[in-house]
Amino acid sequence: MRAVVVSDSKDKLVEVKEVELRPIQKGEALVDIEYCGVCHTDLHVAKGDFGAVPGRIPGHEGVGIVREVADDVTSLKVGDRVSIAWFFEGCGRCEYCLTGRETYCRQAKNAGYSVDGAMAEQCIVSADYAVKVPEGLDARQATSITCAGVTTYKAIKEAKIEPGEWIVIYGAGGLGNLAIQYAKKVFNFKVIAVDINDDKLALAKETGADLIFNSTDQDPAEWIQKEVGGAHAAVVTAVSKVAFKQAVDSVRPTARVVNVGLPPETMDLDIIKSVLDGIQVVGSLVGTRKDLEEAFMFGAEGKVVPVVQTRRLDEINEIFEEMEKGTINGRMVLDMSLK
Ligand code: 8ID
Ligand code: ZN
Repeated sequence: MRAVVVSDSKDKLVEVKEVELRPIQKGEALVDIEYCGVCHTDLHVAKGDFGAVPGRIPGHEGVGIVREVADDVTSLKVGDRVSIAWFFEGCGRCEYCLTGRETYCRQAKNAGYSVDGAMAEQCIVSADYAVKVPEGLDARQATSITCAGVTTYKAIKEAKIEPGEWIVIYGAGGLGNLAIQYAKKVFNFKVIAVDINDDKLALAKETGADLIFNSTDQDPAEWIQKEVGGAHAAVVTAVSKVAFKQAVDSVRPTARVVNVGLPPETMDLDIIKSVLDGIQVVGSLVGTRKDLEEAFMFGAEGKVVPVVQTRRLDEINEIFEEMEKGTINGRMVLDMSLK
């Protein structure tokens, strides 16, 4: 089968190659991939930001149809449409798995990073962990919910604020656009979008942001404090440390700042401000299978509509370049049927 593979050469990040898949084992299913979204995390993986993984097949916004299941599998059947998410599998027994925090399982496997992912014609999944895509949800749009959607849906829950309150979303890219939609259309918050790119801000406005701000040359925190008296919470999806500092400065006392973006840098946190204002900074990692089920449902109901564009598998290096330059609006989705 054809697959994207992380390259071991310095000249390009990934290559498209013929790869042989092993037979499925107990508890597993084989999926014919229809589409796979390209997340900025795939770019981090390809660049080795979390450690080098040459030979790995990336991709954790996968959607496809089950072709084969192992004898012992009862949770999936041939023909089901399933998703392949970053949270590929947990141990099922530890304190995190047993208390609704399974993505933090110390034995967790991650699709497209510690096991082969969905940027390929086929992918092997752990059947009990491959969440089904509901009827009525477009398969291309479902890819975005599989990571960008569930991650921001969960991060917004972690913000712990009330309807009508202000949330600021830093970064209005693949994740940010869905964060804006969930915040506005599902949670009924008032939404501020901050980005360094006017096209992304225009899309943010179209898809639900009440206020937008380009932070290229101006301080968003000062403006947010003046405009709304500080946000009640912030979710940071930007891939830049400066945005994390700005988020802390944008919120009102006792607010939560939810870190989602993964720039390989450290964050500047003013200790005195954090204490005097009681600011909480928390990290949030994708979402559980239950979170994904919920996030899919809002997509199937048409409340949240991912903005996607399909591309060929062999365009992956170009897509990564566009992502690095910041020229992608919404999400690029690899369509395995395009040759
Ligand atoms: O579970 C998680 N926490 C999780 C899940 C999925 C993705 C985390 N992520 C991480 C990715 O690895 C990546 O680091 O979230 C980050 C954003 O992923 P993405 O939305 O897929 O990336 P994108 O589409 O390239 O969007 C990034 C946006 O940030 C803006 C860009 O203009 C773009 O719209 N941005 C940047 I770069 N610097 C900014 C700044 N200083 C900024 N926006 C505001 N201020
Ligand atoms: Zn992702």
